[in-house]
Amino acid sequence: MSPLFPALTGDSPAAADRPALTFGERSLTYGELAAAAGALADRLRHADRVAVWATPTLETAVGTVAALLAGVPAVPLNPKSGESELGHIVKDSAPTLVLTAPGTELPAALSGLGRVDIDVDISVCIDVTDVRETRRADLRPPADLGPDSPALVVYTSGTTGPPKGAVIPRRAIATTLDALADAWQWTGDDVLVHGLPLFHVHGLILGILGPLRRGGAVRHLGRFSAEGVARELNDGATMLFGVPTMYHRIAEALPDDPSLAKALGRARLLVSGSAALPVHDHERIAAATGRRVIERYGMTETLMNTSVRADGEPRAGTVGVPLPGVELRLVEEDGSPVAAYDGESVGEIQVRGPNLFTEYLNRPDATAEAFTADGWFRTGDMAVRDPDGYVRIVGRKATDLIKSGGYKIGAGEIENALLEHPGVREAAVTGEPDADLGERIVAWVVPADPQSPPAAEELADHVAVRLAPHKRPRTVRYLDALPRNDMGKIMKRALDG
Ligand code: MCA
Ligand code: AMP
Repeated sequence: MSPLFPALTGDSPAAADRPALTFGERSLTYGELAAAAGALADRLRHADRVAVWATPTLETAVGTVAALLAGVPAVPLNPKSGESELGHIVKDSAPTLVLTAPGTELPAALSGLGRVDIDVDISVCIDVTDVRETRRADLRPPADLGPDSPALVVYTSGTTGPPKGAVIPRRAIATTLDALADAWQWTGDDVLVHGLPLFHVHGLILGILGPLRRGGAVRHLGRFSAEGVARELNDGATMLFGVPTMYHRIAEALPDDPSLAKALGRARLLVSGSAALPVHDHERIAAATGRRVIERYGMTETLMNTSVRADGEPRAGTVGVPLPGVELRLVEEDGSPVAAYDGESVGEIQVRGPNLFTEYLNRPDATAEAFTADGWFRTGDMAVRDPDGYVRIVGRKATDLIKSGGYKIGAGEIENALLEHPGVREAAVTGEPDADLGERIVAWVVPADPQSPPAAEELADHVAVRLAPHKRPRTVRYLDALPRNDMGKIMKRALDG
């Protein structure tokens, strides 16, 4: 298969001194990235699978690129994962090495792995054009890699149980990024800015690998802020990627910050994804900046499915049209296709195409359940289509999946964590609308001792330490008993704040 990063392997003209990656004060040109990632790739070639301690740093980007150059599947780890989540992911994915920035203190769950410190300061800058012939072989992945070879294993929550590892093949990364380039007219001249985490598809694949595949640049903010976005857009960045919470925070800041409005007005493309961007935020941003945010729709398992095109109509509340190569249909409960694209008939979105993952690691049962007999992936997202093909997402099949700040969180994993607290007898978790986070995690708790229920903060910490801080309940409500039906099943719809 052709290389994932032509600008790095000398397969397309990219000057070695062009900027590739910037994180705060630290940057790498294409030549420096080729040297650092090439040297690291040489050390990884015999590994079966590697973990990457995915802090928002240059090291994470270099480590991931090196693994891809070496053809070794990489598992990005959330550096804020709690003990039980991290323990599960490490056991399930069984990496032999962990790649990390020098000086990082790693948790005990990783102590059994070989540690590789990522050196981004290789002093030799490789001129990818001049030394094309000599370096090319070193930077090219092994010849036996095929399009279906695994590139990344990204963990994603389900309704119940611990997160599943979605195995993402090389062809999915290549085709999704090329389809986005077509939809967004994304080129090597673009400079992307974002502050997304690097252990999910959005921040890592779209936000780091995307610019590198185009031969363009990315500037990562380390941590999202509206000021950081304004600074970079004023300093030549052309595109912004964010989750709706980030655009909401921008919309909130706009009335008091004319320079932010001016900066956004300069952007070529503002893109939102990972959850629905409320129409109110769309309109506030458009009114203040003259720019319309466009939405794209994707999933860990499918990478990107649809987008509003840069040359299309940016209709608020829609996620646009299927990307090139993606087949998309809406189906009824019984699996039959929805009769009409009339903007009203609701069905589940199913997709098929080269953008799809291959399997959930070690979970043939879950993999089989996720696909129809003829290879359509069941997304669980409910949508309607306008007569001209635009897709509008209207909800989700499972009420036990919560999208908070753009993170997908399963109610079941939080309930299990809460039940491990000695002060909790019963627990149910729901999502409630939240202007900032989209949905906020609410825990409904029956205390073991009604006289002294555990404090909300204690329960939030308990979940944060076991799973991850973004999975902690933001609200805790105490009940004498959970509402149950005749079968004893908790009736979540009766839990209403
Ligand atoms: C708070 N913190 C705690 C606790 N409480 N830490 C430990 N224990 C506690 N009890 C810490 C947090 O770790 C965090 O630290 C800080 O306090 C604030 O936490 P939080 O309130 O959760 O964060 P936030 O500021 O509200 O974050 C908003 C955010 C974030 C920046 C928008 O939600 C975010 O980055 N979302 C992006 C999600 C994403 O990329 N999803 C893509 C997956 P610190 O401040 O140090 O961080 S979806 C996907 O990939 C598909 C394919 C798609 O379509 O895109
Ligand atoms: P994840 O499993 O974390 O990759 O999240 C994927 C889910 O995020 C999808 O199944 C959708 O429910 C949701 N999602 C992603 N992009 C959008 C969008 N633009 N609008 C609405 N929901 C979205």
